[in-house]
Amino acid sequence: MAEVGTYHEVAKNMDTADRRPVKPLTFDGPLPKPTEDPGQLRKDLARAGYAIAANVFSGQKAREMRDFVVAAITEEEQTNESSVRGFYTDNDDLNRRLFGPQLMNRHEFFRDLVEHPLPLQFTKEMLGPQTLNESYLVQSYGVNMTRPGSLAQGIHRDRSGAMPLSAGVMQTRFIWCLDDFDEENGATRVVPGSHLDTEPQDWGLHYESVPAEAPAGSVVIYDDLLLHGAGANKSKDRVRAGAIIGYCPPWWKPSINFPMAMNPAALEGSSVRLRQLLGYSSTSVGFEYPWEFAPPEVRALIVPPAMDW
Ligand SMILES: O=C(O)CCC(=O)C(=O)O
Ligand SMILES: [Fe+2]
Repeated sequence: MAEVGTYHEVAKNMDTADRRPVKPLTFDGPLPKPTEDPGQLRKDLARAGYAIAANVFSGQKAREMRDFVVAAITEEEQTNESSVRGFYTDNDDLNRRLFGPQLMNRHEFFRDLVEHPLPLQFTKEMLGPQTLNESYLVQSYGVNMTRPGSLAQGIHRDRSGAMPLSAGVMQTRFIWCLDDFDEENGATRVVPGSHLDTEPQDWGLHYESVPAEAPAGSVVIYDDLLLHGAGANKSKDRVRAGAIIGYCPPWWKPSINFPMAMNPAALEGSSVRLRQLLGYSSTSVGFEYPWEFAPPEVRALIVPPAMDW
């Protein structure tokens, strides 16, 4: 993984004076388009490393949730400002972020996304079976809202640089588009075919990329082998919000400690599946050490590790 300093050094010059050598696109064939056909999604993932599932939720729901996110960000800005701005890989102070617990504690829509059949089915297929059928976990979860003028994010993989590419897919990723994603407002840029690269990503290169354009209500599917990054928002007045959820195998440490970050009341009556995904269990069947010091309302949410789905 690059030093943060190097990352920001490269990123701040990206739109204006990027003189890094260009790594041209070598991808052959048509780019994935939004589709409702699961077979086509699988083909696009295999060929291009990403796919766009169309009409997973309605455009109206997307707008409603985008407005909800904007309001939640404004609320957090008043009390907890550092939690929504200046994220590690943002290159300016225009982007805004909300983390999974900030979303799931507020609205059931953001809890429902986690256990939606689309990501669960693709995660099963892409990560494969686990030793004793333990449930996968949510590795990371956040909304990224690019705002007019915000710069592109450096092209990267959602994966530790310490993990060789030859280890294969370690995380599935799903971007729930709460706005139309287009080139102008900063649609996620992707390097099609880069999931098959054998070389680690290099901050010294400018990767040619294309925007993954997707209407609100779509879900962009990829994995941690694909090179990608949020695009620059060149629009005058259009924010672009996407809720991004990553899933990993049970033995991988999630970036958010959900049982400590969630409001237990928000999970009252929730499914076993959702709690498994959020890590309310041991990671391995046969190693269920009790959570002796957890507050009683958290202990009441504990579930067994063997996958309920
Ligand atoms: O918001 C986006 O388009 C992508 C963000 C992203 O790649 C990330 O935060 O890792
Ligand atoms: Fe990313």
